[in-house]
Amino acid sequence: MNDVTGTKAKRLIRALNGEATDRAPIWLMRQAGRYLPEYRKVRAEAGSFLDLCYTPALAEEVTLQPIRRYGFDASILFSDILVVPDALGQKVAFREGEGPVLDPITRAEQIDELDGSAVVERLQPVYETVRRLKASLPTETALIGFAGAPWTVATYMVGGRGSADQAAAKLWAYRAPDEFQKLIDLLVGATISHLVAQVEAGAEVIQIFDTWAGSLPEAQFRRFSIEPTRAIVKALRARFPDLPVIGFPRGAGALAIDYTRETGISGVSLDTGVSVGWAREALQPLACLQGNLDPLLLVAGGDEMRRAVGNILGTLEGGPFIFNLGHGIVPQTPPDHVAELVETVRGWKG
Ligand code: 1CP
Repeated sequence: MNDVTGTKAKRLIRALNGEATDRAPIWLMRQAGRYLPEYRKVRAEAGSFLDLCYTPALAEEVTLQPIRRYGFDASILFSDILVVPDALGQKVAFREGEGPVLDPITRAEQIDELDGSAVVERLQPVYETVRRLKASLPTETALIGFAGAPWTVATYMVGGRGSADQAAAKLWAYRAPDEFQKLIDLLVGATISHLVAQVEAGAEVIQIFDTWAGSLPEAQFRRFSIEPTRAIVKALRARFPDLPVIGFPRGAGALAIDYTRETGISGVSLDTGVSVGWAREALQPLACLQGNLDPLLLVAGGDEMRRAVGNILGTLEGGPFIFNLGHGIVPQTPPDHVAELVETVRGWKG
């Protein structure tokens, strides 16, 4: 990593290295996005969502928008977890109001047709965005790169879209686990290449989003969530021994303990359903915690939101902790409530 002293001094990095910081660093999942009028403007100019992701000047601009407004402690690269299937050669489109749509992979032969070797070359515009951000971000702001975990990305590749139950991918994993494993293995390799390229371009922290981890029963959770994530973290650390990695095993419940221990992540992002008292006892001795305000409490704002923030901070800020939501910001969030949240977190005195 370039600029190691600068990187290590950042509050978010210190928390991920196990320090209880003077105040909790804060950033929010989906902090760039449709709730911001300035995002909607650039998004409309870009044409398609993927054009926005693949045009470095525009992706840089929308990444910086929430930093300018709120001065978050971290900035997350503007991209999407589905650029990986796109770069593997699976057709991906984002339809207005409908979300991502992919030509679903339903047969083993289609897995063989995907080209893992071209990912880094095809995603050059994403790494160019990272390089630009590294140069334009305020020195105190940490730069987070990311990817989807293989299981979560596979649910979209196999299902062809977002779904409430991830049934298509689960059925493949149950009926023909060794076939499904080939897709997971391909994604492990592609994800490692994609994340290594982001770190080489200047990302200082990596977050791995396993949004649908909670839909897997224990045995499959171990095989398709923990194991691939462990392999990715191991490969990253072989290249970058000090790299902080945050995992987001959404919905994992008590399996978050084994997930945290076995993957070797430095931080674990808690979803809204996790009890913070439990997390303090069970998880904070193992890793830095991040989370977990309900995104809808941010929509509601006011006293109820402030009480919830106080409860989270009062429980978790004694150990290494990063304030965040339990899932991404939703589009109907009033931008003023985000300002109110940042003030509440920064002004909080236990
Ligand atoms: O038209 C638009 O503007 C599309 C909205 C949008 C945005 C702003 C999508 C489509 N992706 C993104 C950006 C994005 N996605 C970021 C970077 C910005 C930031 O965080 O500030 C990140 C980290 C993601 C990650 C992502 N994409 C996840 C994992 C995190 C999570 O929210 O669970 C997932 C599951 C996706 C897939 C995806 N991309 C977009 C949508 C609407 C979805 C969800 C589809 C679904 O299952 O309904």
